[in-house]
Amino acid sequence: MGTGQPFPRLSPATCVLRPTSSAWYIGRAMATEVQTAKYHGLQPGDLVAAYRNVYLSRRLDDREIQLKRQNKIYFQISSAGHEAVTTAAGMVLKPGYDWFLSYYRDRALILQLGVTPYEMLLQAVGAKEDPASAGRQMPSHWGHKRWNILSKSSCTGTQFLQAVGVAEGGWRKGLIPELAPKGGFEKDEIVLVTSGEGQTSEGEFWEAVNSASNLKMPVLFLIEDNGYAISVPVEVNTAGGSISKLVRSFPNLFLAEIDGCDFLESYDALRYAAEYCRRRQGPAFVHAHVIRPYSHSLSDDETLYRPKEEREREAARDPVVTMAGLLVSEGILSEADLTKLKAEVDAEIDQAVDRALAAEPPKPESAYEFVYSPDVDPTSAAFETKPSPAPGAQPGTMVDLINACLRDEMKRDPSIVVFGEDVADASRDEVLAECKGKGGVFKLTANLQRLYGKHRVFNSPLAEANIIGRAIGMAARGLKPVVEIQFYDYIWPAYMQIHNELSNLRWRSGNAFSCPAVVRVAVGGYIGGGAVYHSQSGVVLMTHIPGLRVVMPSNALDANGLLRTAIRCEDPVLFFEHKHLYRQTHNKGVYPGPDYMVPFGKASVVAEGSDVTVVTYGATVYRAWQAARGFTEETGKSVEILDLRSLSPYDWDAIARSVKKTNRVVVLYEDSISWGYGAEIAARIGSELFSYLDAPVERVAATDTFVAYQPQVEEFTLPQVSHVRKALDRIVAF
Ligand SMILES: Cc1ncc(C[n+]2csc(CCOP(=O)(O)OP(=O)(O)O)c2C)c(N)n1
Ligand SMILES: [Mg+2]
Repeated sequence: MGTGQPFPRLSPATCVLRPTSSAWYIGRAMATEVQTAKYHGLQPGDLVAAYRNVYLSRRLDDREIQLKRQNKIYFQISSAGHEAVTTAAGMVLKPGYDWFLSYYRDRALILQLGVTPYEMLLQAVGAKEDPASAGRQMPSHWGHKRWNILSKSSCTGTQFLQAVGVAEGGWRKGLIPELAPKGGFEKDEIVLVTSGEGQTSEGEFWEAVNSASNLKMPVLFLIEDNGYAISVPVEVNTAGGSISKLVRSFPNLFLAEIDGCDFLESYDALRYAAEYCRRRQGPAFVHAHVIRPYSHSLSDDETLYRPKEEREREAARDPVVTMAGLLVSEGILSEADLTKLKAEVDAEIDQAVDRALAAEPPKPESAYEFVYSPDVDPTSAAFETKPSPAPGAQPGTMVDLINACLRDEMKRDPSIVVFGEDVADASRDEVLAECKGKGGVFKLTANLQRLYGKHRVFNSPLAEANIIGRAIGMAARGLKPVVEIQFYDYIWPAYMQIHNELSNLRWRSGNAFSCPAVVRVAVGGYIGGGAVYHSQSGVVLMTHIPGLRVVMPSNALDANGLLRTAIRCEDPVLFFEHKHLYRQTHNKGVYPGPDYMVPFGKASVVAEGSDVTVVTYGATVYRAWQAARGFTEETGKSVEILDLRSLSPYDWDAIARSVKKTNRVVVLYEDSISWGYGAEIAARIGSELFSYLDAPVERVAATDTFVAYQPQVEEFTLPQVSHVRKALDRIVAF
């Protein structure tokens, strides 16, 4: 059905199944069964329907382009040239049964799955009723709850790991005995993830193919290779210019390289690929060569970097033309039938445009909706319970009480899965008969695998984006991932997933999807030898992100109660655990029972006082307390210390109440002083409580440097008791 323009293929065969894998045999068996059937078993009516979908997709793009030029919509990116293979994918996969993580050039796929032109245009005009995003995302950023199309962001490549997580969500539900009977997954469901060839250069692509192959996840990777990533040609992005050549050695991976402009060839290969995934033989990879007849988007002009001759050559493969040609040459449709079909499609689009242009826009203040769960409020009294310690129980460390919380919560809720680097007791679980088990580099997850099994507690590859990306996919499927990032210093490969995905899935999908995962992170300095890469504490990089809840306990009891709140709430939570506080004696607590919760956004008053307030959190709480003790002994003045506990949201009321009482305030934080967490608190006190202040707001924080290995230099860098004391002296003398 295409003109077969030359492009590098894996072999002359249409669909190459690696002979070493069992896919070869599935492919062969199916081939003898169905390949004799004309059109791979499709009826003429199916071909007409496929063509109609391709044409509809193209005309919708053309209409959007017109609307953009008329300034009636605000952005346009087309799917032109990709319609044949994506229509085929939509026919092979099952909407509302399989799952879809689909990028912006998939209009034809999304139409085929059941989303209507009107619904698509609602996104283009930014309407309140836009089912993909409630007017929040650009057009062609697909998402639809009913059809299992998970909201896609604009970030190239973030979909791959999420797709593995989505597949894993269904798979693990089936393996957890308490969850399996409840359903929420299909035994042979598969996950389709699509992308352009350019995005396969993102590291996360390789992480995803690695994990999907390793875990044999039913993920169908469809790479729509149009030869360009905006203006960058494929050979610049991909070594050797062919992504399918590069992925060939992944185990368990079905592989096909096809002409994605050829509908029948695409349908055939995708059928095999899907069947391979349904039979749980592993992931599949379909490398489809397509064309891009329009520029990258309406903001791009491809004539700046593509010669005319190349564009003309491509035009000969345009599926809108070649599919119509085939229908006529096969005698399925006459020219008159074609004209009629096109007129019907155009009329359908006209109607949809008229309706969409009349659709109501969202109210401006709706921007605040769905930043967090509208149903469960972790700052509410429902999350405030009293500890019920057993009589005579001995105090435990922060490590003990966090571990106890994980243990209790995993018992209560079988949907909780724990993973990360080194968190399992032992990946090869047979060794546990002889060995004690690791359970985390700081032992926070010790014995959880022993208690709950390797399907609920497991090691990830050494790849932080992998942990968060997969957690997002699993959380979107209704599991509750409580993952560990071993050191905050190494969270940065996952920052894209945290900042642009974890935080805003709910908001950007207009509350259709959410991913309430808990990310536990070991953070902070005062280690004595932790140096640059085991001491970081720039939590402001997380508190700055709307949609995330961010907490940092200073003692064992709060850690237990806040972690339980984190797990039971419906928002994504960054749970900071200060390494230096893990095993101190001053912050021990008695196990408070399996239902103890501390609400978010409620500070604790560590010491009451009337002369000066210290606002702080984490490891500096104890330092504030030490400084205050000496200060009070020597001056007779008292210090009120607020431990914020929860950094986003934070307890402004408690701060205001205290500052109004003491009229003097020190903001103490371990972050670098400039642009650090306390800078916001100090600024707000300065602007909202100015008339109550008898002295300038003091900030005590770390230097604007890195933390050194040599302890004397580390000590200089981080805020110490002596620094707090000097600030207290200064401020009361003002
Ligand atoms: C992480 C990230 N980097 C850059 C961009 C800007 N950008 C959007 S699409 C694109 C090119 C993608 O090319 P390809 O994957 O080949 O898909 P195609 O548009 O060709 O279908 C770029 C660079 C982005 N959206 N996200
Ligand atoms: Mg491309």
